[in-house]
Amino acid sequence: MDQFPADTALIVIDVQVDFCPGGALAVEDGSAVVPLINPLMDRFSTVVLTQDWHPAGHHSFAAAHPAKAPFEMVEMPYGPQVLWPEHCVQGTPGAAFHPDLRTDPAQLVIRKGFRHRIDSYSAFFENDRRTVTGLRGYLSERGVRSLVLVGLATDYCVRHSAVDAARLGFQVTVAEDACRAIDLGGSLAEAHAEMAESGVRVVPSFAL
Ligand code: VGL
Ligand code: ZN
Repeated sequence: MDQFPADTALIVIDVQVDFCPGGALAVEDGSAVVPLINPLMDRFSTVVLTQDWHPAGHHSFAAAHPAKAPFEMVEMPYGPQVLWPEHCVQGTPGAAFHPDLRTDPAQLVIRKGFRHRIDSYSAFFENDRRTVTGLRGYLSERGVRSLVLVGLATDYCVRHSAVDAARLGFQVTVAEDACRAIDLGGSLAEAHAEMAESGVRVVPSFAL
């Protein structure tokens, strides 16, 4: 398979035990992305993994809000926020990468969602839309201009990473079959609409 140019990076979003079948916030068929992502890594000179990495009792967890259930909405100081089941708690088995995901080719792991009161879907900005993760600086210092995004979940962390990256001026492609969605209240359709509007290219991985 063809090698991508050196200015193109692969960003693997949140392929973690808790987002796969049997996990605390399982995405349907989530582990199906692993055999597609693993061989892709060899075609990029820059590979970055992201890891959802919450402290216990994180404010995005329904359990931190009396009388709230998972998947209900709440108003945070930065806007509306979905409440999730406890997931990807720092150092727990659920926060680990999927056991079959290759991690050796990755040069950087960006952890996100580690601030108690702010969730972070995007690999670039936390949900307050202001707090940065540092990924933009890393990529631009390495001369990266173009990104291929894969992973979990299409309609949350992949979507927000893709849209932010496009806004920051990166050329962005999402390999759709190497992603799986949560699809909560139309979130997948919304994600597709927003990605299209932002100029994110969505393609099957064979067409990469
Ligand atoms: C994610 C919900 C909560 C994701 C992370 O990786 O898409 N979704 N935390
Ligand atoms: Zn999370």
